[in-house]
Amino acid sequence: MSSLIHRELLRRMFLGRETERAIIEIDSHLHPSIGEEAVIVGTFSALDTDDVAVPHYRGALVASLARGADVRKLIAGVLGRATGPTRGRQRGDFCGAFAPNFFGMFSGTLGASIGYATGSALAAKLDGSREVTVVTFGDGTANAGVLYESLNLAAMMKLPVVFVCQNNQYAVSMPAARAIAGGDLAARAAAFGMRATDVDGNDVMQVYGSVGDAIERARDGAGPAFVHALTYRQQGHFVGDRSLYRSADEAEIWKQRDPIRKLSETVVSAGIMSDDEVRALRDEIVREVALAATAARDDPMPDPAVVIPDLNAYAR
Ligand SMILES: Cc1ncc(C[n+]2csc(CCOP(=O)(O)OP(=O)(O)O)c2C)c(N)n1
Repeated sequence: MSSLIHRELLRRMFLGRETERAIIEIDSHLHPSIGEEAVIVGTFSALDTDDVAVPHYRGALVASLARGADVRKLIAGVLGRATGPTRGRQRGDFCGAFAPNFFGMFSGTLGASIGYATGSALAAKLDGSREVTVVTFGDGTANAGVLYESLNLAAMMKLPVVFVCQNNQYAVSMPAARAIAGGDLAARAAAFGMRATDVDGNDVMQVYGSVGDAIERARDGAGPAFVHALTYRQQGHFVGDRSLYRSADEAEIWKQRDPIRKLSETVVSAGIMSDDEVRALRDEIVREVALAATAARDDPMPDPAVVIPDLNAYAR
């Protein structure tokens, strides 16, 4: 794979991580995806521009950035500023559409997005277009009934959709090991007759290759595929969650397997980038994000009369 791809994937992972860090410093309302960037960036970088992205709520900001969202506008949106994509009508990380061909989390009901993605693939098939839809979801969401209805429909109708499980090993405080009967999500998908693979979810090149392969097969009419990517949520379920349900040792082991660290080591040992170039790339992103975050923080809040045009009706 070209060295430009390694560099670009590293840049996107730095950008995602630094953006989440900058948001946390201003406003703690975030479900951080720190540690899960290889799944998110690897998956959503494998799509063509016309393909449809349907990300899991955790990591939706990182996915938006990978799809070309403007970082200042994205942060302004999370902070509910008038300069955000919805001009302040929505705030938080349950984002709206920050990027083209992108489904935000339009419902708080986990699993709903899997239905949207399957519908999007059905529409592409009926329209005879070559668009593929890719959806990510967590291990907890993988127990939702809608996933199995979607796998069935997609397999029966050979829909161009790729299902990617972003398994960060916890659903709030519930370990996946105690929640998934049989313990093998890829085997569940394979039972529907589709190609199902397990990948190292902390290895962005592996995710990018595997999802990219599934996308091209789906585009050529081979039908849906399922990718199970094992990763780890390095921070709490939300900012401020003390993670008392897991050990510090476990968290430390997974920090050592950090996906950004992993790719940084790969590019240096393969002679694609030097240590100094990796540091310079990170520093450049840190500066870019800091400027964007300061600008977004200082942007105005929306005029209440614009957000709620009939404000007076509520006041009565
Ligand atoms: C249908 C449904 N059930 C429960 C919830 C409450 N809830 C919000 S986040 C969450 C954890 C989801 O776990 P997972 O799918 O593994 O994603 P993660 O938060 O680990 O990224 C739960 C149970 C919800 N939003 N929707």
